[in-house]
Amino acid sequence: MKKIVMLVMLFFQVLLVSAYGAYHHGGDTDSDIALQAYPAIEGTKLDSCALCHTGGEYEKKPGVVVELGSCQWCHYSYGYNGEGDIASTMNEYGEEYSIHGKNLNAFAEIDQLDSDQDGFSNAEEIGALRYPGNENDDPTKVPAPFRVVSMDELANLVPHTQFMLMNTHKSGDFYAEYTGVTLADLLDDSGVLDSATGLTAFAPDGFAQYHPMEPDEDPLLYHIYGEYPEAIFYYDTEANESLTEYGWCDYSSPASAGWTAGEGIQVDNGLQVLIAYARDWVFLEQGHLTESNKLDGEGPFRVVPPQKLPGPPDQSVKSDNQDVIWPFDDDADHNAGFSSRSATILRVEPLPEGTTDVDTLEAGWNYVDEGKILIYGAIDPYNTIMAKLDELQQAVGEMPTSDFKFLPVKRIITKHVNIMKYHLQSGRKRPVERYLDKLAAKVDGCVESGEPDKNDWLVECQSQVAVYWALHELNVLMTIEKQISFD
Ligand SMILES: [Ca+2]
Ligand SMILES: [Ca+2]
Ligand SMILES: [Ca+2]
Ligand SMILES: [Ca+2]
Repeated sequence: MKKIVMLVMLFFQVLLVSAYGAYHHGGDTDSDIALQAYPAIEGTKLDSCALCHTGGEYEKKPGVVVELGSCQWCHYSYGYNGEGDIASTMNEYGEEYSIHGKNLNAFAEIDQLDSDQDGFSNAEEIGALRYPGNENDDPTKVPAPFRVVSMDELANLVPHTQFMLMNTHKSGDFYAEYTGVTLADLLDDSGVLDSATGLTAFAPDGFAQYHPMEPDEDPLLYHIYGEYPEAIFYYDTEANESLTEYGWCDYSSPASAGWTAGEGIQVDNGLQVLIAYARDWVFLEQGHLTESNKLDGEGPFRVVPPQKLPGPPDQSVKSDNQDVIWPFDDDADHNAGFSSRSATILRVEPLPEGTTDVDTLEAGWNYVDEGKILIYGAIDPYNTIMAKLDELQQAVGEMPTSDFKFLPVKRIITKHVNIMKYHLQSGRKRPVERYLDKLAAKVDGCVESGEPDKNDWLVECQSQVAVYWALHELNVLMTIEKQISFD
């Protein structure tokens, strides 16, 4: 899919497009100028609304706050007709860019400022691919270990199918047969760290749901490891929405036919929290955002928690007709309300020491569109380290030879990275650390004194700083990797 830039100035016609990950604004020239000023940001997290725009949050109903990423926040507060106040959607960096004339020159003029006042100049932050308009992001912060799982990879794990009730407060209950992978299997496959205590699932509309690893006494916390109690098939003609006008349960799942009222529902390997990709053997419909900022559809992945306290489908709280076999019961287990539709990002808690959040709300829709899940946090950083080494190698390869002190240095660095990859693949961690230290000493002048020092291999500061912070990231990730025992 084409990577497209977005520095938002016009917001028309974007809604449907943004749901499919192709961000482009008619009349948007600022994004092109940003790429001209900083070609290296193309395809990175800075190549997005978030460079100049801020996220935000609003109170959906009393007590329920929805956090929005920068693109969605603009749509929410600025609207689709341009009636809102554009300035209120800009971060400090975006404001400076506006004040300085919104052109190529403006970027150069604000390079040495520290717009978000986090101690790092805009140029330093952009060089290290950190947000210059967000004080919570700076070059010392290392994004936590992560893994991107595609539909194919998920389908390669052992599938789990369970017929179950989804009990809601007010939207209508239903029985369905969900197929997917248990969250427990997915975490095991991702090398979850011993320190992990739980997982937060995020949907791109800002919905977030926490699940502890182990069974918890709180009836509203649906655990990841361990089976759930067997449920009974509750059937009554009165509840069947296709038979009575006031019915509240959808029994149309083909699997419903296999069970009789009052029968215990057996599930191979027991009921568990699933990351489901199919419902009644049809792939889940991909989620998208409606004009009222509401999520439609449940796919491509949905976190499905079974009831902890199995019970019948109860009447909707909104129904006038509560004189029924299963009236609304506030104490019933309304498990559907804890089910994350279009779950895109899974954060394994707590984040390892020295690491910070990835910008979850920014990444959301891209993963929905691509049919992928991002898992990050307390997981094995091995794959992240390998990916970062590849990135470093590529970045160094693309730097002009004039950035290097001597001609062969570029090849030497590339070779060093190859050796690190080889050691890591063979499970040898100490040599990797030694190479990281050695390289760091060759690129530390600009960060430490503002100019390359005598033994530095890179003599151009922007390139040198980028390599310096990349090595810093690798160092923090290696510290986590070292805590994992040798096989
Ligand atoms: Ca700054
Ligand atoms: Ca910053
Ligand atoms: Ca219900
Ligand atoms: Ca040095």
